[in-house]
Amino acid sequence: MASTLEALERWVGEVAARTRPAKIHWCDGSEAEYRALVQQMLADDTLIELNQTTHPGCYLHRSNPSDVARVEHLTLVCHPNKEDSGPNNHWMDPAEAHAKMDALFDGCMAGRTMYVIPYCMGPLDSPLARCGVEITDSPYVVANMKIMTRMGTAAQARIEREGAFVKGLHSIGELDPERRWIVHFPAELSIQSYGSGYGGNALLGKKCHALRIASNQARDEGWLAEHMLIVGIENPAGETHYIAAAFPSACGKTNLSMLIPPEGYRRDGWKVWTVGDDICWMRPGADGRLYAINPEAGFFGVAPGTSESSNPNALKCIAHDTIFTNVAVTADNQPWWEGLPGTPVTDWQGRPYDPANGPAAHPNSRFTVSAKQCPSWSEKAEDPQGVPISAIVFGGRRPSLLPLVMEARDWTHGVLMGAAMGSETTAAATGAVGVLRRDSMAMKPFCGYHYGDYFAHWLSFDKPGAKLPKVFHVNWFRKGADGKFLWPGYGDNLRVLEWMIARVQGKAQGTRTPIGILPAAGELKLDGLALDPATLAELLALDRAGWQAELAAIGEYLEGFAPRLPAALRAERQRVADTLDADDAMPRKAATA
Ligand code: GTP
Ligand code: SPV
Ligand code: MN
Repeated sequence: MASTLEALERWVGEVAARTRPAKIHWCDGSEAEYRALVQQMLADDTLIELNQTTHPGCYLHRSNPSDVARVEHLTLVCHPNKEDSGPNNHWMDPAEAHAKMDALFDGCMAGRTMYVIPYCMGPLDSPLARCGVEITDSPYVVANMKIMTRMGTAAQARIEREGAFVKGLHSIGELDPERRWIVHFPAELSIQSYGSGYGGNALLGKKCHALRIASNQARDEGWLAEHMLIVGIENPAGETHYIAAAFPSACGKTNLSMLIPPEGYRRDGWKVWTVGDDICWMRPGADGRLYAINPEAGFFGVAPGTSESSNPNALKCIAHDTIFTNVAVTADNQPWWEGLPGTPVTDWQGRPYDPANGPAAHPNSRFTVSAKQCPSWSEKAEDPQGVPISAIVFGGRRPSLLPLVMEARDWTHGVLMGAAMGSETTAAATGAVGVLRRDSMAMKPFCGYHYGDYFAHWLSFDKPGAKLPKVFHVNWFRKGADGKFLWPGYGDNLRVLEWMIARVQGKAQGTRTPIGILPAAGELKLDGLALDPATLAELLALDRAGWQAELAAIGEYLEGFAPRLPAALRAERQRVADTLDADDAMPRKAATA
């Protein structure tokens, strides 16, 4: 049998024969290689040097203005059988997709260097980690992959040992939106991406591999690949509970994963440890609990809104050795975005800043930085066995109806809460912003197979011997009549996490309601917070008619996945709807201060 190295070399040879690069470079992942790439990109203006006194090792990349976010309408999941991709994905026959992509890749790297990037998603010695190889003609992608993954010689050694790897082929092509496709072939463990150099479209280890392809492997092998942050909450007794939370793109994962406890909590000895900010792979351990790793090694975080008051940890991370994409710059060449003090002089497109052109930084401008630079980085993030998960949290941007927090009564109810998730759209993907859409488990753009099968896979974890986490739903984004957020959010979200942990430990009673368990009066610690009782009541109020309409909408949405919608999920929605209809005594106000 041919060795893995031979298989890898053969594939690289085939790709080179099609794309016809001037040169081939096998990445070793060294610092010297990174520095050389940066020098080359500075020379050809792919990177712009930022103020090296205030921001040593920091550079700015301006992407093509037509290439600033994920393109969901151009992203395909090509299972051999169309049904397997589900209504949640765009599909094309794999043979047709291959023909289309082969034509695009034909000769596309002429005159360019082709980089071969072996990478590992997860700690190099973790049984939960998986490897891939990305071939790209973009040095910007190589530099980002160096920060975001364990990339180079060590990953290649694991691939040679292990045999299997995901094949990713990427070219920026002409950066023409008319010639742009992000295509997945789950049955072949391969990804082909053409015509974009941006984030999730181009850094193939991230959404393409670690979610769309990995979700398929996870289903076959009994684990979960999720769009979740992982955070450790250490209480004053020194016990740490790990929480995994799924929020849609640009809905607060990075922020929650790095939160700074409110002052009183800090004084009492609470600490927060960041394990991951975007992707979580988890599977049952020998003790029946779910154990999670962060497959990434860095953060590709949203820049706008990141400030000393919202996310000081992120701000400290990105003070040095960071690649910024599509931010603005100040007169003294510091990176700038909306939410920072100071004034921009040049906008994200390199034009003199003019408010008439919109925000100075693109709303989806981002920073790429090694996780090791995060002050709250957890040493457990390198643990090959992962961290045990005490609670799973779902949430989205819901200006009304959804309470600040509610707990599912059991796993099946929790899966319903995840499946029913909705959120207003953001700038992380092209298209309209601020439109409510269902985004089950925050995986609408990332689940690599039929959502009906995915819900069934989630339900399947509830089996004898399983010690499953409790499931919660949160909403940091409730707005009052004045259009302002009712809940302060950010660091104060720890108050809600503390209640969850109290529930996990059996230390809080909660109030049972038809939609879930809410904090009982006095259970949410609000000391030091200027939140008036009426606002708290509104955040935890249950609008019965509103929920009846919501459950009808959820039912309609779920039936879109029939005939693969699990009967147990349909029945669970019906149970909640019936309880709601029957419960005349339902409290209007679940809790007051
Ligand atoms: P992706 O990287 O796209 O997957 O996003 P993410 O979920 O990591 O989002 P991130 O944490 O970067 O948050 C993006 C936006 O949400 C920023 O504008 C934040 O200011 C805002 N945000 C985060 N947490 C809160 C919160 O608790 N309350 C409010 N009101 N806004 C928040
Ligand atoms: C997201 O959009 O959810 C991101 C950024 O985390 S990207 O890598 O572009 O997918
Ligand atoms: Mn994301």
